[in-house]
Amino acid sequence: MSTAPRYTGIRTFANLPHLPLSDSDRVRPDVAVVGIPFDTATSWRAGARFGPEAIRSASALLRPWHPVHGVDVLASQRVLDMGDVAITPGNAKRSIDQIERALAPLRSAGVIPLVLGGDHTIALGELRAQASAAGEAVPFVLLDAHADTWDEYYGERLFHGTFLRRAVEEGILDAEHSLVAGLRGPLYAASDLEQARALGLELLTIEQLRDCGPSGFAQCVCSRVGQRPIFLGFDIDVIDPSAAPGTGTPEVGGLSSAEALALLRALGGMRFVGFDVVEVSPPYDSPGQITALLAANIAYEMLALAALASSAGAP
Ligand SMILES: [Mn+2]
Repeated sequence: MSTAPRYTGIRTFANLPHLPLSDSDRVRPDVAVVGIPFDTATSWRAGARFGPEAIRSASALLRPWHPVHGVDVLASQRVLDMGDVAITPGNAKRSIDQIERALAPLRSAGVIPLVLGGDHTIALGELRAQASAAGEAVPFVLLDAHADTWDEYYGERLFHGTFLRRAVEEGILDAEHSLVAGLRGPLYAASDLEQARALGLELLTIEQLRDCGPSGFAQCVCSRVGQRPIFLGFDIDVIDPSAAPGTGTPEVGGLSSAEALALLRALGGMRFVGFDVVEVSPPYDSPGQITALLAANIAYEMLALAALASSAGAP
């Protein structure tokens, strides 16, 4: 039992101990929760700079025992909240460099980063860190309403709707073993998705995802990535705006919170090298902060996946 209510104390993710990123050379947890409060590469609503803060606040309610997986998410592995990456508002290029420099040493030391965003542009820095530690392009499994494979936005090549194309171009994302699921909403043209497929990505629309269900999704992921360890991304806009209104580019007809939990739980037993939850924009959240609450629980499901992998003896 705890000695004080969970709403006491200084907010870290799930009341975890805090260790600054600057100390990462001497302490190496299994999983490091890291905030990346960057949001100036959004195309519609900004505000995700306050995502990490809101997710941490909502996460105070989380309890350590995961009854579905039957695992103590916090005691079965060493998890620390390592604070936020120092980013540069208004400068996506420099921020992506800062993210790579902050995360690459963690990854090289075998630490699994669990990133709280931040707009989706930050994933380019995460993928660079993953690829530099792995020495090769990494498989990426992404739940997102958008493929994020546009080429540019009013001439800007680094923004939250282009990061996936940039990652393929840079050779840091293994498109042949990657999957984006949950796609929906109006597009600029039919070519939007054709161009994403032309990069080598497998795409699942929200209708296909619903048709195959959690076990079908897990089979899809398995056959796509094989035995390779996975970087798992979660854009909160894959959730319906009724359950997650606080996000940068909402699309109606998305997943319910229960559907999202079931999809993530179906990946239990697979190996992971990184996780993120992005695009939580607290200024657009509803009273009660339901988007941040759901994001905190998505991050908790990711911690549970890491715990399952480590208890199975995966490296
Ligand atoms: Mn996205």
